[in-house]
Amino acid sequence: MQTALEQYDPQIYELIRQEEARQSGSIRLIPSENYVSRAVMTATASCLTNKYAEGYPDKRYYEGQQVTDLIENLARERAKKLFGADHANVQPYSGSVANMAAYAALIKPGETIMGMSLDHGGHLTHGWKVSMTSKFFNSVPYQINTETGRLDFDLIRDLAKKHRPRIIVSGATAYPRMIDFEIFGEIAKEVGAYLVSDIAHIAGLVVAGIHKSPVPYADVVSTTTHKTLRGPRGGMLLCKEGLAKQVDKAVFPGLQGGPHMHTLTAIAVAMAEADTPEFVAYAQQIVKNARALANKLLEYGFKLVTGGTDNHLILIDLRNKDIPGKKMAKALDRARIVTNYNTVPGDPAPPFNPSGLRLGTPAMTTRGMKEAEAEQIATFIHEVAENIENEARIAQIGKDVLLLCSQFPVPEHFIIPRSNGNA
Ligand code: DSN
Repeated sequence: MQTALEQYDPQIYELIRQEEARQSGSIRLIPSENYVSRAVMTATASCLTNKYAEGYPDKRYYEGQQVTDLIENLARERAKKLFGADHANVQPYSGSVANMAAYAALIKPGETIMGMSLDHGGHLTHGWKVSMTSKFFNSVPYQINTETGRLDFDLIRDLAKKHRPRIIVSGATAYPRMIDFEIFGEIAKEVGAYLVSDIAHIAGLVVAGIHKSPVPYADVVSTTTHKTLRGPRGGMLLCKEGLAKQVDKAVFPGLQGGPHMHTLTAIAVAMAEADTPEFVAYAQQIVKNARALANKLLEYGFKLVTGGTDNHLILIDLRNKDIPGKKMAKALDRARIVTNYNTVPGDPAPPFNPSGLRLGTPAMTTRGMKEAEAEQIATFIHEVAENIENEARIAQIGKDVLLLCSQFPVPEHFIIPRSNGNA
């Protein structure tokens, strides 16, 4: 039977099919990507996309909220339980908006925020120079210790004492080690700052108890819902009860209009999926796979920032291989291994052609790959590096990758059914 999409827009249908084939026929190592379950995908594609729901449960600006209120309350309660938080706002459209809302909830424009510099592993919205977060607020970024590749709390404390920020942001997009939110909380207290913790990358590890939670230490916790947490593309804020009103107001009406109810519905589903022993085992395997991949890469002579990983992410410094990050990422992509080029702390090369490569294991782990496959992937990466100018060899590696993918198909309950038009 033809799907509605196939019938009405065969071209887009075909492109989606091509993307499905790409996602199943490649090893996806971008650490912020994953495969969502069929249940999450079904909720995302549901009729909730048709409903406007400005406001919050019991305080909406449009009628017809009999069902949306129930769904949003479920999503909030599930998120609160999962993270042990007093309050959850599940409306942010993305992590970027969630971060902006966290700042807007706590401080006034022009006041100072202090987050990790983008080129040292932070996010654009942690106050990077081209982001609105550095135009609306005064941004004083902190850096990583370039010798160890790690957070240096003496440097962070000294900078905080010098600049007296109103907000310190803890969190990263390219940091392979545990983040000590407790020390961040102490520094924030010492200088009279709020602590905002962005756990977008590690949220799944936090709910599984593998990474220490920032909830006891941070005033506001911000996250996306689609990385290690394996939900739909969206954002979320968690906070203590005393800040709930400010946070809610900052999201709506401060920064957003109507919430994307289909996404919010899928977030509720993802929170239920994450609250299971199966999810904990999944998150544990993510870290085991990252360690196996890192150790094998080290054996092949790759230099890793911090020398390894504690989480889902690995940052390779390619300078000893004399291959620019972009060249390596593009060669790997031709071999069906999808990564992204990235700066390494203290990188002398420009961000558009940096010295590093960022890898992560959330998506390969969803496919059921384990340590042996992680090591095999390290071997593929090594072979691509050794044959960086040899297109025929890279094409052959691509075939071997496809064979491995065929042994680990995306699990059935993570595949969207094509036989009817209902998702
Ligand atoms: N773009 C995300 C990442 O890849 O880390 C951060 O938002």
